[in-house]
Amino acid sequence: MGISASIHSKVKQARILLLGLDAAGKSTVLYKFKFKEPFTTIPTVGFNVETIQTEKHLQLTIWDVGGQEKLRSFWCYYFENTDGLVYVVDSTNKQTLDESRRQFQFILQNELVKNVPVVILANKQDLPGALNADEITRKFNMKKYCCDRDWYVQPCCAITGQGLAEAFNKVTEFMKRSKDEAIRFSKQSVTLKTSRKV
Ligand SMILES: Nc1nc2c(ncn2[C@@H]2O[C@H](COP(=O)(O)OP(=O)(O)OP(=O)(O)O)[C@@H](O)[C@H]2O)c(=O)[nH]1
Ligand SMILES: [Mg+2]
Repeated sequence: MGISASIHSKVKQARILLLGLDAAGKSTVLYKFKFKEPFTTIPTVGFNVETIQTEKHLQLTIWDVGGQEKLRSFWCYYFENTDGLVYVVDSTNKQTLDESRRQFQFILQNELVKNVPVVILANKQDLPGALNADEITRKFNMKKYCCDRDWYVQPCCAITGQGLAEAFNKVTEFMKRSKDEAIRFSKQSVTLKTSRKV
C-alpha cells in the first residue's frame, strides 16, 4: 500500500478505487475530472479506468467499477493494492442511502483495504433535498466505521465538477501521509533491530 514509483521514473503512481451504488455518479465523476467536459454516461458493466496526472510527479490511476446489484460481488477483485477509496453517494436518493451505507461498511471490513484512506463524495448537491456533508457523515457513521483510517466527506456535483478537485486532493494528501508513516515505521523498526543487536 502507498504511493509507489518505478526506479526509471520520477512520476509516482497511486491507485484509486471509485465505488458506490449504480447511478451514484461514479462515471460522471471520473470523466468530468479527467476531461473537464460534460459527459453522457451509460450504466457501467465491468469497469472504466483512466490515468490522471494531478501533480507534476503524481499520476492517479482511477478505477470506476459498475455499481449495479449483480456487479457488487465483483468489487472485491479490485481491492488489492488500492491506495485510496473514493466512495460516491447519491445524496438525494433517500431510498438507496441505507443500502449504500451497508455496502460501504462491507467494503471497509475487507482486509485488503484495511487502513486505506477514504473520501466519500456526497454527490448531486445541485439537486433539491440533497443531504449535506454533515448529514452524510452522520448517516454513514463515519466516526465509528472509519476510526482506523483517514477519512473525509466532500460535497460535490459531478455534472459541474464542483468539489471534485478538492476530493482528489484530499485523498492524495491522505495517501502521502500514510506513505510517510509507513517509511517512518520501517525506519523505527530498523532502529529497534539495530539497537537490540548492540
Ligand atoms: N443532477 C445531477 N446528476 C448527476 C450528478 N452526477 C451524476 N448524475 C447523473 O446520474 C446518472 C448516473 O450517473 P453515472 O455516472 O452513470 O452513475 P454510476 O455511478 O457510474 O452508475 P453505474 O455505472 O451504474 O454504477 C446520470 O444520469 C448522470 O448524469 C450530479 O452531480 N448531479
Ligand atoms: Mg458508471
